[in-house]
Amino acid sequence: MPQILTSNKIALDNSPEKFGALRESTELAADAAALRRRMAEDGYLFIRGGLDRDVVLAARREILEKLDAVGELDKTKPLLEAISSGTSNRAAVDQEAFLKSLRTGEAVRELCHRGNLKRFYENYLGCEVRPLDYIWVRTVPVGGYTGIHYDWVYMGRGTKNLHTTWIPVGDVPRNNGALLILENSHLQEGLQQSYGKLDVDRDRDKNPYGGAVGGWYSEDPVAVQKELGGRWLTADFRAGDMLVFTMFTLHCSLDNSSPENRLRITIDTRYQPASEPVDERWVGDNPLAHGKK
Ligand SMILES: O=C(O)CCC(=O)C(=O)O
Repeated sequence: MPQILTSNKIALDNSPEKFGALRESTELAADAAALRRRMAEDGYLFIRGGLDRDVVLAARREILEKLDAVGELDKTKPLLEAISSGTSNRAAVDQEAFLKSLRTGEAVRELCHRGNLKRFYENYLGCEVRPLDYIWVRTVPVGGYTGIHYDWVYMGRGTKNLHTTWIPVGDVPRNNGALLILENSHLQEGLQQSYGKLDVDRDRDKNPYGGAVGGWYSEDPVAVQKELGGRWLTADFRAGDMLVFTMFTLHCSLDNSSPENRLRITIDTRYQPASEPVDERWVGDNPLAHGKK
């Protein structure tokens, strides 16, 4: 029986015309020109084992120890399994400080701002690079998902030569809420000129595109596919894999439907050429984030 995959509880059409596997660019990883051609073609680069697995697993441990400290993990299971306790004492701690500690931990910084990932961007972009200081750490419980969006809507006040890296911090098989990319969506000029002009902070509460949360374009993967065409693409991600994509590549996630009640631990982080304008909301020790218009 093929697995029924859902996003926002909507079942994806898994016929070969509507659903497929992300194309791997692993063999191109050292060839900057080939990577750039592939990015122009696909709107994403999926590189298996591009990151140091031990560094990824150290970040996983660091994040999970923090979740465990607020009672979110089932203590009868090994820590790295990330099995949810179904409860949380987060309310008893300073939430802001807790979230900041997740995204600024030493192992998380090592993974995102040094080592393989930084070297990848220096080669791919062919210049001195800078990350956005803010790192998005996501600990997604069963039932959680992300709606369909462009990243530009959230971080579009600097260069368009900004790239997202989505990192499974541990294995993330598709039924644990893997990322989905809509094939060829980076070539949708019309969408870039309409939805792509939205700025989630400037246009707060004025998103006309029907996504319920802030800057989402939609929460219905089947309707969006009907409108724009293309297959929804995903993978069974493993620790060490990385998925790089443009600001105008439409993506969302599958629902986390882990039968083991496993939390999905992932990070998304961004790089750009150091010399190009940066979106100041995501810079510094205490980035403004979405705090202000
Ligand atoms: O991990 C997710 O569910 C969403 C991530 C995302 O939207 C991104 O990496 O830009």
